[in-house]
Amino acid sequence: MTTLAELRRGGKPALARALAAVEAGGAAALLDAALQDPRGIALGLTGPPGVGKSTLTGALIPRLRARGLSVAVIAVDPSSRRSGGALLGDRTRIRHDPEDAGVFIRSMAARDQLGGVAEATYPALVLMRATHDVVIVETVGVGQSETEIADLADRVVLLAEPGAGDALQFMKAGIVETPDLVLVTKADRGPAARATAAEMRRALALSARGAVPVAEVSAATGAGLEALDPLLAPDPALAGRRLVQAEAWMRARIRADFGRFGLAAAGPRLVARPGAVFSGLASVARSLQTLLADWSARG
Ligand SMILES: Nc1nc2c(ncn2[C@@H]2O[C@H](COP(=O)(O)OP(=O)(O)O)[C@@H](O)[C@H]2O)c(=O)[nH]1
Ligand SMILES: [Mg+2]
Repeated sequence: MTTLAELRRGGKPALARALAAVEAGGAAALLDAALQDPRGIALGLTGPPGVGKSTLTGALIPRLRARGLSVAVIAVDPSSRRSGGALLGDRTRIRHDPEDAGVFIRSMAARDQLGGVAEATYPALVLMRATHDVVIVETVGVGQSETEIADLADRVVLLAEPGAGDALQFMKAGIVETPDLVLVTKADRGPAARATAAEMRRALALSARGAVPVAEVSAATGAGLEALDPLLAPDPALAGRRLVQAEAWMRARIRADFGRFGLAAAGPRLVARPGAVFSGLASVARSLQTLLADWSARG
């Protein structure tokens, strides 16, 4: 059983082993320690396929490394459950130096997850946030994943493509309510980025979240990337947000495995206590399992 100190000392191989243990449903004590002692900020990047999420991630990595920050990336593979194929060959799209000990990149398939993006991503994010200064989670903006990412990440960045008319789509889907920052990508391609940024500002002004900043960026030239800097600053308010997310996670897991009945039966035990989120969840799940076994034994 690995401790958090061992995980931090052990580099990429230790993190890979811990992630495997987590994916097998274990390592609750390690996850609790990691959740309680975050080292960095988890940044969610979301937006439609092709908007430039992976390219932006690839441009951010050297910028963060130059400041001495370590970076972990979770690229949620957008393969649809129906087709089963990987869209755009996303796995290979993030440019980085594989020899760099300060960069860790992990792809995860969304398609096998009953609970959506969150099921495998959240515990992985918790581990990586305890070992790296910046965790970037790239999720494709289809269905509800834009709002799901807000349940996992510390900060959410919504990417919009110049001239794609995304503003109206985002408004309709309620997506403009979730981001901390909107970035219009590919600003090097000409004036369309400026027009789209203006359109996004108008859309955001109508939403409940009027103060969301909008910036234009080019991952190709690096222009505008500094717009992300404020999101990476430490913020004491994140502790409260993380505990709320942890509790939402506990409830989502119990609901996925035991349904509404399980939620009701668990009752007040589904409270996120600092230091006992993942172990608390495991213990609630065990007692629900016992309850179900008792009932079926009685016929
Ligand atoms: N000109 C230009 N093209 C870009 C930029 N960022 C991404 N692209 C291109 O847009 C396409 C999709 O980018 P990708 O990062 O894979 O998008 P994702 O699906 O959101 O991850 C690729 O062909 C990129 O080369 C940019 O800043 N400028
Ligand atoms: Mg991508």
